[in-house]
Amino acid sequence: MNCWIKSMIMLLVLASLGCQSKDPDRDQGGMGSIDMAEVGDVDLDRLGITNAEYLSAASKRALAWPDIGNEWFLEFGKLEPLQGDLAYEEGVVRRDPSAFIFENGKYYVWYSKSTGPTQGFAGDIERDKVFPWDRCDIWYATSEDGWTWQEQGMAVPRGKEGAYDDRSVFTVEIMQHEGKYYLCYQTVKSPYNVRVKNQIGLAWSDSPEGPWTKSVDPILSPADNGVWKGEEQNRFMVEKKGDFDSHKVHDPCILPYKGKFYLYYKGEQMGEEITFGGRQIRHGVAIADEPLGPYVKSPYNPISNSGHEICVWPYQGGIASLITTDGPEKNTIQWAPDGINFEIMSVIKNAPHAIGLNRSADIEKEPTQILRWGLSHIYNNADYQSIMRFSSRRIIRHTAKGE
Ligand code: AAL
Repeated sequence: MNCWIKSMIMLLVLASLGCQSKDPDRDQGGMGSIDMAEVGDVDLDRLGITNAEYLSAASKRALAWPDIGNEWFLEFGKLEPLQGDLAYEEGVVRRDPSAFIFENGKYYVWYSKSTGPTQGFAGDIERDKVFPWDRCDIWYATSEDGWTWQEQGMAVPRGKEGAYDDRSVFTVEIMQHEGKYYLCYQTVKSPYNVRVKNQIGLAWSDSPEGPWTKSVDPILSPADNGVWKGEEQNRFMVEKKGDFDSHKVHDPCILPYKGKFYLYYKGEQMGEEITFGGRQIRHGVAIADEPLGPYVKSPYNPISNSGHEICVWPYQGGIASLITTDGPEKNTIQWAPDGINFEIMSVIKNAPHAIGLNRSADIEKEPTQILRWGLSHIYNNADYQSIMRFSSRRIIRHTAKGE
């Protein structure tokens, strides 16, 4: 890509970070096309603009800002360790916590669990563990206070040899709907090489304690329109990259929405590149009439140009999404009135990874109420991860000592 195109893309990204307006007339012209007849003295005063005849590019963007206010902004605190069975345990991987639900007087959470160190791809992949999330099963734990957790056992095991999920089941999410419980999760079939496609499976139960019935087939698969180059196990060599999710569909999360079921997921693309200082990661959505599917990918996919693990919640008739880690719009909270067309609502820093949301929060109280506390994970070292607790607070004042 030549330099000019790159700078134009950067400009557009910066414009979108500052220019999403609820007023469509302002959006159409983009940056630099402010209709000065519409700009009043109050706007100029609020933004502290010295001379309306000499607007810098930054002042033009400021004038185009939407009137979102402060309520989407927050600050995350330090991660804190959990107690009981979910405290860090040497030799054990517990990671990628699901959202947690409150039932029978306690919280329930599900997560990926495996044991032993990671060898990676250099050795014998038939014998080794290639990632910390390889050779995982899905386990669950309960807690009365969200701090001290009791591990209750395995919820969903890997499949039998030859099944689509025979190598690992991991990165799970929970959906509670009309008295039933649904776990959706990533699946890998052996052999786990760098070109292996990852799919999404589903299990359901009448109780959060199981037993769980697993879908016979995956409920979502990668797009089938990428073409690898050569036979070598190299995921960067492609004839054609294909859709944003041509390699892996990951981090599934199903939300009941508008009488349907929206399965949000992260896509990984064959021939992934490093762009905007991170990986080429985008989100998609697939929609079904019934919780068990069939899930049909939206023609609007991808619905994000950035992000990593899916972290979505309903708010004011739309869907909010925390976008972290990768892409030009990382570290933002976005909101889509229709669950598909997301706009940036706030910019944040230090977002926890792989968030497990508190589904019992009062989600309509404030746009970020669901982020007041929840679960995340950390790398205690390269081999082992443990689940942690995060918290956040809204930024509502900035005062000097004694002010
Ligand atoms: C996570 C998620 C998926 C990946 C791995 C485990 O952060 O994006 O779950 O497969 O890393």
